[in-house]
Amino acid sequence: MSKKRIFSGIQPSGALTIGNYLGALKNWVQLVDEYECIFSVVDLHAITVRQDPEELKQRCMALIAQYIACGIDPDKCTIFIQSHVPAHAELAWILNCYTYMGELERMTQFKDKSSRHADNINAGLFTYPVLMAADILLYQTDLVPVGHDQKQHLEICRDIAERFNRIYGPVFKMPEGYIGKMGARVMDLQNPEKKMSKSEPQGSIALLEDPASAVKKIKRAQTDSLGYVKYEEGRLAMNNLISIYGAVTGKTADEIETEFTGKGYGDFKKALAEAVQAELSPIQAKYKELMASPHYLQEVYRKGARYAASIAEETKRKVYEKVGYILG
Ligand code: ATP
Ligand code: LTN
Repeated sequence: MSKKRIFSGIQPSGALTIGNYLGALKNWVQLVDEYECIFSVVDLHAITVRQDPEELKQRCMALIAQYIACGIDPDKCTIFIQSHVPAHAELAWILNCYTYMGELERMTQFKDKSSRHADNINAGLFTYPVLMAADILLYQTDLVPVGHDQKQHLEICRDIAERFNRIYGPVFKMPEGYIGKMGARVMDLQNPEKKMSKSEPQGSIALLEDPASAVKKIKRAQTDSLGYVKYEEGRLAMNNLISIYGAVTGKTADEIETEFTGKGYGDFKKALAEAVQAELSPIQAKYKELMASPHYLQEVYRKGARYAASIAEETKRKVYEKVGYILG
């Protein structure tokens, strides 16, 4: 029996944070043996916010290296760059014609990003979830591992697929979301009401952050005045730190509470900093090694694009036939 298929992607829009790592990448690694995995660097999505061209190129290479450094084995999975497979943009156009303005207007990421980039509320930012739906549906994906913030985008993807299938018969497989238990929602260390994001370096720890700076950020992270380590309703800052510790060490909230009974925030933060460093340092070493071999990275993404295109083209042809296009 063939394995079920996974698709997911990350935008090359900034330095990866431990939010991206714990919410997405770390879960991907755990699914690699059980599923057929396809992971993309979604550069088409990234330009919905203005990017510097040279930086964008560098970040795409760096993201591929970070995927591999985190444990995504290119011999077991497919890693490719979204713009190398034209079917993504092509299917996105078609799906645009099966998506309603009203549905897109409800997307919280759109509302959030348009308020943060008020000078550039472009049509791409608005139709971003349609391109994401195309990414997922092209591969007849079973499972989409993402962080909690992408839940709404997965729902609209399913709505679009269902609408298309209702009109034309079963073309797309209905994908399910996969959101991990710990780390699905890593919050900003300075402002635990906001998610940790690539664009707020003060409150976030980068995957490639230098250890001394990561320790400093953890020491400065917001806490509260209660003075004990316990996961409890309403303690946003503390719950966030406990979740990070749990996601990194594999310990449950109860185990963490026991570990720090009778101890203060200083001890907890010290243990957290050590755990984060222990998780990041092998990734950083592997990353350095990989960035020194650009030819290897090129081989990985070229091979990935060839395989991804073979699947995507098949779905695209099915869609073209259904819509009534003459196949070229
Ligand atoms: P940007 O800030 O540029 O919008 P981002 O940091 O949200 O980007 P994406 O490329 O949009 O990153 O997301 C990549 C993956 O990381 C997605 O699966 C997303 O759900 C996950 N992710 C992003 N931020 C967090 C977070 N703070 N906690 C958990 N998962 C996250
Ligand atoms: N929108 C996602 C990135 C993304 C994605 C996808 C994730 C683009 N296409 C397909 C899963 C499947 C985000 O994390 N911001």
